[in-house]
Amino acid sequence: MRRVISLIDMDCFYAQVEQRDQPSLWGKPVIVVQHSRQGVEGGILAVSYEARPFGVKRGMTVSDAKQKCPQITICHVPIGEYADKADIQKYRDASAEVFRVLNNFDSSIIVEKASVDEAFLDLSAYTAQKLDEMRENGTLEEFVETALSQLPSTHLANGQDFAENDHLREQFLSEFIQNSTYSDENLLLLIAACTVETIRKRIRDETQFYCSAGVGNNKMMAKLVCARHKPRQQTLIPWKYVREILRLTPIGDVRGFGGKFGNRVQEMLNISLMGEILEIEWHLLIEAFPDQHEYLRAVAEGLDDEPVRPRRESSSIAVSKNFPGKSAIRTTREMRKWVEGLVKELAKRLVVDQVENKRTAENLVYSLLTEEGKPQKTLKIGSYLPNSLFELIWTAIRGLNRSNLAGNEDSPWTPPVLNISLSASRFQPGVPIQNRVITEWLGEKKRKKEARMNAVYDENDGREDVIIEEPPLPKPAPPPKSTRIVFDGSHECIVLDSESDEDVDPPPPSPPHRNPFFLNRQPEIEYIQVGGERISRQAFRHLPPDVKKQYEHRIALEEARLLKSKAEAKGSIGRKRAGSIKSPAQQPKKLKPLEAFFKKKN
Ligand code: DCP
Ligand code: CA
Ligand code: CA
Repeated sequence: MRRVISLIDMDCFYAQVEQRDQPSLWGKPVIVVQHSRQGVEGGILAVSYEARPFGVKRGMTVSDAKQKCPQITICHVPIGEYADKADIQKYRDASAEVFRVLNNFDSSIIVEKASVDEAFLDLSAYTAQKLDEMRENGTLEEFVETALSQLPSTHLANGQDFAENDHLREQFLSEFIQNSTYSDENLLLLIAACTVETIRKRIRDETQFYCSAGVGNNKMMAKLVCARHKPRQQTLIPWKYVREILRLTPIGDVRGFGGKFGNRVQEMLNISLMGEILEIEWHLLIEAFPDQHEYLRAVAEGLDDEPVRPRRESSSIAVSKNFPGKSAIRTTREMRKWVEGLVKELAKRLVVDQVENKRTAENLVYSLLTEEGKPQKTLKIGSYLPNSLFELIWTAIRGLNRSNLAGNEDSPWTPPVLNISLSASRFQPGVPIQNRVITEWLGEKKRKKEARMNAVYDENDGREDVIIEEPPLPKPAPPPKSTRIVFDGSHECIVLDSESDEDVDPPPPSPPHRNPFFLNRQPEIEYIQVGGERISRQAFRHLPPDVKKQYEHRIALEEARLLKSKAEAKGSIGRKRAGSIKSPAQQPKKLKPLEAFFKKKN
């Protein structure tokens, strides 16, 4: 049985992210532009569909775009906080929202993240199960009869589907639906098309973003036909029409043929359409592509057995910065500044990744590009703390400065450095004890479920700035199952128990307009602590709002108790007020389930 695969691709993705940020931009021509460097305007990365009829395209200069469409709104990719680099975090976050919808739709659908705005879905098991169910409960006939109404934005790729004519669209679809009664393979595709309409609607409802999709029997065809009707539409390619579609498909449009290889195929065979490969004599094809002739024929026939892989997070997290020409780094001071900036950026992304993916990088590879070579080395990461990471790297690269005067901050750096790259890799599952605080919060019980949800997250997915600070003193012993305040000599620290998250009522919502953790009054709480581990105030502030909420209530209680005990020590608080504060035993213990962590941000 052929598989049932879909490719979902967001429409003008970065542009939609900007339109959602500034709703007045919906329906208007918008471009998203790479940040400018040294006064030179960056290139266009995304173009809203409203700008496309004016001829505005990606890669064009901003001034050309303005000329073509004077009323266009230009949005800039923000610049990074620590290094002078584009910060695409907001698009990554938006992407993560979309992937949460995809991941939560149904556990029998395999989701593979193909890029920031694109996912392959394997719907084979899901559709087979739906078909069985409909047969069992006698609803198949009704489904077929009403299928057309469930496909408001679906086109049938049959080679004649280019005229944007809704009457024709419906006619082609109706014919397909009628005939599918006799073919399980088509019924499965039909169920998939209806399901993908529902998934797209859910993405729209939960994120406000529009997307398009392709549905077919493999990745190649799903991807190919996704681009056929865009935006806000989807295209179904039944096996029967695959040859016909490929016959007229430019070679460069097929997945894997857009680059050098595709160009070589066209040049060597002197052809431009996919279908033409099938017209070339075997021996000529073998001669031109001795290792790839079988693959080429298979593609031309529409065959592709590449599985949809539940892709986990990417295998490395890297930061890098170029210093071309005159901007090359020439002093120790500059070198130090840039390494520090990049380390902070890297540390930030590593911690976010650690929280999201429960994994920790072992290796850090640095490389410095100079005119004399590219020294690089693998170092063992001992900690994600920015200071430790910086020391690790600085100790290793300091010696690469060949200046005779090397030694102090003001000394020159030779040879000048043209690029610094830092890449963390070799991820191991788990989180070391000193960083476990956040993951503990999520609860062991929900971890497995979350592993599936994480399946398509990559390092792109994350939240800003979760920085765990080094505790100022050795760790105290893990607390008992209660909430209490510890005093480590320099900081007051709220201690929350992390092991009590089962089978008890959820905490009541925290009082409105009250965020006691950040109240500007004494005592100043510097850390909160879970299971013997601490998280700084700063890190707490950056936790997702719904996770934070779970703690604010308990922190409020603790803070009140602390205030009370201090006041009592001074003899200034009455019994009546003290009575309103619950004892630890009365406090609700359950933490909100893990799903809350992944819920769409409000
Ligand atoms: N992108 C980028 N640099 C590129 C290509 C893309 O930064 N060279 C970013 C901006 C895009 C996003 O990735 O919005 C997704 O890329 P797509 O190729 O899917 O293009 P769009 O989503 O912008 O438009 P379309 O509706 O045609 O898919
Ligand atoms: Ca896209
Ligand atoms: Ca894309």
